[in-house]
Amino acid sequence: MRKGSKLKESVPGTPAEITLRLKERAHQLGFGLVGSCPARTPAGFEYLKQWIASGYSGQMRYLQTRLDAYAHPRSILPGARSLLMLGCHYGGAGPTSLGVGQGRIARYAAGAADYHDVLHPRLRQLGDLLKQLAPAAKVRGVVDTAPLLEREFGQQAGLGWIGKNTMLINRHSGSWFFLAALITDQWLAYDVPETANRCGTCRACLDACPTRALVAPGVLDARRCLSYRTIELRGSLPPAWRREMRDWLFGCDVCQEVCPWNRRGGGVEATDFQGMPESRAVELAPLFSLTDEAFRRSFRRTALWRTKRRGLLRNAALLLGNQGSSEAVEALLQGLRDPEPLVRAASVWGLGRLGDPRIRPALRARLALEDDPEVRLELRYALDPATDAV
Ligand code: B12
Ligand code: SF4
Ligand code: SF4
Repeated sequence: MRKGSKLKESVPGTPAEITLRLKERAHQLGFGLVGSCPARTPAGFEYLKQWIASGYSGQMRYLQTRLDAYAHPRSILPGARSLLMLGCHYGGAGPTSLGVGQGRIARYAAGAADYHDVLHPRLRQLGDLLKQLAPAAKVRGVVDTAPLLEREFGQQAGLGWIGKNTMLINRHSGSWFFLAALITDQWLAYDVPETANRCGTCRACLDACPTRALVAPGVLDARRCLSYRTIELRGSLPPAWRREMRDWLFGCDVCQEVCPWNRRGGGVEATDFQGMPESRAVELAPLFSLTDEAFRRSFRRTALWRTKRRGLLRNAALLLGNQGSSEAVEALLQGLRDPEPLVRAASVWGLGRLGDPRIRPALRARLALEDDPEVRLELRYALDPATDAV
């Protein structure tokens, strides 16, 4: 909301008054960025179609199957007229230094709570306020999962511009924030869209991306992105991708860490998302001792739950292999006996990259027992890399 806004002189019950009250409440609820825009077909709808047709969305079928719904927010709320776009900062502490045996998680995933669980109740409170102000109002709050190009609507609502790294960036507080939207059939007083693109000649994000996933300014090939590979991609990762993960266990922040607009550190932090640098370095070996139930207890309420136990352990085994430390042998031998074939397969690969006399006998013993075809292929390759099994 802009200082000295004329909204302050607004009349009760008018769109200006309703918008003002919603914005005030949103700020109290911890949304550092708030703006509104009309519900209309986003300019990026055509771009989204091309992006998917180019194969850039990989296996994220939820984008493809709901493509038509992105045409207009009324697919989410019939009669939609307006959106209140909200940004919630999650902290911009500096990069965490990692030790051997640790993996890195993206900043948005640090902390004790999954952001969806934190933001939805706040959206409900905003929705309740809107219904008090306009009792006939229809309203729906969304975070992340609805067919809505949140960044483009954020830009339309004046929250920031879409950078060459595809993030929505605010000129005062950078890009370390979540987006959420309150969609309604009411008229609101709209903000001025952010039309300037403040990236200028900078291309730090394109140059720093470890996998060259930013194939052109503002164009992301998600299949190459570590965030996609470590979180969204289920199943095995091709061998070349395993090495490219470096130490990212869950998500990736590189294209934001290098962005000059994030130097100031991330604006106002909501208490639920205080940067917790120490929790972003995760000890990998203990993960292999977690049963399904223990994993659920530890991670059910966090963002890391999205990969489920098998996805996180897959990533952990690959990272331990990349780190090449013999201290990881015990954990990976445990992974070799895991009930999940995905974890066994990744553990085989990890063990194949470590030099320790216990490994070959253990791999041979496992091959004699193993009945999963993919794990058998990994085992044969690890025992004899001359085969073209994997
Ligand atoms: C699918 C998805 C992903 C995918 C694909 C990301 C991508 N860039 O498309 C993957 C898994 C890779 C991913 C990764 C991350 N994500 Co994500 N993701 C989403 C999700 C669910 C949908 C995005 C989508 O529809 N992508 C398709 C592309 C085509 O659309 P778009 O990027 O939103 O919008 C583009 C068009 O409008 C386009 N456009 C319009 N017209 C034109 C014309 C031309 C010529 C061009 C070039 C572009 C263009 O500009 C936008 C940017 O490319 C959104 C939530 C949502 N519903 O929007 C979160 C969301 C975008 N993700 C978010 C976050 C935080 C991340 C990560 C930082 C997490 C992490 N640390 O690992 C990374 C960042 C990686 C990156 N550089 O984008 C936040 C971003 C907040 C912000 N400040 O921008 C969102 C909004 C979630 C949320 N509710 O907070 N994500
Ligand atoms: S999140 Fe990481 S891998 Fe994905 S585009 Fe950004 S720097 Fe590249
Ligand atoms: S790193 Fe540079 S080019 Fe990339 S988003 Fe930030 S300002 Fe734009």
